[in-house]
Amino acid sequence: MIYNKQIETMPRKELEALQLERLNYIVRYCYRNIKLYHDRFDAIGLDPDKFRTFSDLQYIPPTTKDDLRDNYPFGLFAVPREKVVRVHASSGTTGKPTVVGYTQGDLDLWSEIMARIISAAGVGDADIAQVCFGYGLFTGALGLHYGLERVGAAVVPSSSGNSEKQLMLMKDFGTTTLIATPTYALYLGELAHELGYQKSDFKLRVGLFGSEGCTPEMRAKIEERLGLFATDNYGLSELIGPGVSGECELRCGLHIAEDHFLPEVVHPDTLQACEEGEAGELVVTTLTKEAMPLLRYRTRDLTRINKQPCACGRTTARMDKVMGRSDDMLKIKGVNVFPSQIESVLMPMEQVSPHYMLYVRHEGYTDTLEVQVELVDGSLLESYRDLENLQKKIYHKLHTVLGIDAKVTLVQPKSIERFAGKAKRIVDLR
Ligand code: DLL
Repeated sequence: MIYNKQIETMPRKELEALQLERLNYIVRYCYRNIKLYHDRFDAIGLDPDKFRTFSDLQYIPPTTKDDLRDNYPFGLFAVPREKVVRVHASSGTTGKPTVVGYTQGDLDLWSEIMARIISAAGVGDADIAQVCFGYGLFTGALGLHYGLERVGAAVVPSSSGNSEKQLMLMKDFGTTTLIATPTYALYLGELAHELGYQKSDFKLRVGLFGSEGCTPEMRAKIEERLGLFATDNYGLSELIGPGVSGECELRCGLHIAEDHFLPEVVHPDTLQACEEGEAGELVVTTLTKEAMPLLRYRTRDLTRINKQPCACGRTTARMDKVMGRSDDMLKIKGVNVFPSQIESVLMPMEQVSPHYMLYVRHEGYTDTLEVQVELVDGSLLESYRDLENLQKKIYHKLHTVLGIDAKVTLVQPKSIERFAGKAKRIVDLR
């Protein structure tokens, strides 16, 4: 279902005219209301009133996560405190969290774009949706929550964790729609099996998964285990939370809410614009946010954009599933390695489970990568020959895909940590 036909199927020329009008407005708004932009524009002699075209964007220096940290907590708010009705924050691995504020208008816009993604996945008022994201400062739960209410679904705000209870509710309530990270969905599927549930005990139909990447191979496993159809949705707290983009039922790219977010794709090192369709870092300008608009925010996420209309009828640009983050990319012996490449090797292998960890070390003069993966059948550990054969098989596949040697360690079933939110699979010990 297309939630907002007028916008989502608007001819591109009209959409681009709307974007340009909003861009002109937001550039001036940011200059007048946010000190960071005011100072930055003045320092390089950029007159916002001379800003006219999309190509003028290149003169605006990108905004980064550090800018948010340096202005912690509320230094980037463009409105008086009285107009801010909600605050969220992302934890981040180091230092202070990054904070984002919302006006009532921002919350309405957020519900609207979430409703679009939820409808695009085929979810509506007949559905019961269990939100297994952690409720709190994290944007995932409340973002989906309000969007689900907007389309009329019955929301079960079960939050993350307490997995046995999640499954009980899922069965008793007849939950049709699961909202979670792919990692947690995978775990719920595994636990359901262990606890003796059958797929037919559940009425699950659709999964809306996001907040972290998931290879098509991993998605297939989750769909198989839970008996549902899964779509991917993307966003980040700095920009709003979930809602920036999401797949339709055709699953050929994530439709960007382009009337509110203007995407660019740039080379991460030079910040030069990529050719259309070329992969690079996604940089986004919020076109309509009131409390905390951002100009050219560097997401660090790597993707590609396709502006061809989709067979579903939507004309909004589609981004590829995120390939990885420019700052999560592992450089091992000078070679770029994305965890998703490793995942796509491991997932189709029947003897190993979908749970793995990556350890990167500096040993002697060189970097090493160890891939730890769980066996499905622990008795294999007793047969040296079988174990070695499997290890060799994985080693060769990884070598073909990555171009480097990786040490493969096969471990007992259930010995690798399970995650209720985003998985943390990389341990860089260098
Ligand atoms: O994860 C917002 C969100 C919540 C999106 C729920 C979708 C569903 P942050 O915690 O700020 O916000 O993390 C943002 O997570 O820059 C990406 O690296 C990653 N990410 C988010 N969605 C996806 C996805 C939320 N669908 C960071 N695929 C982003 C891959 C994703 N990575």
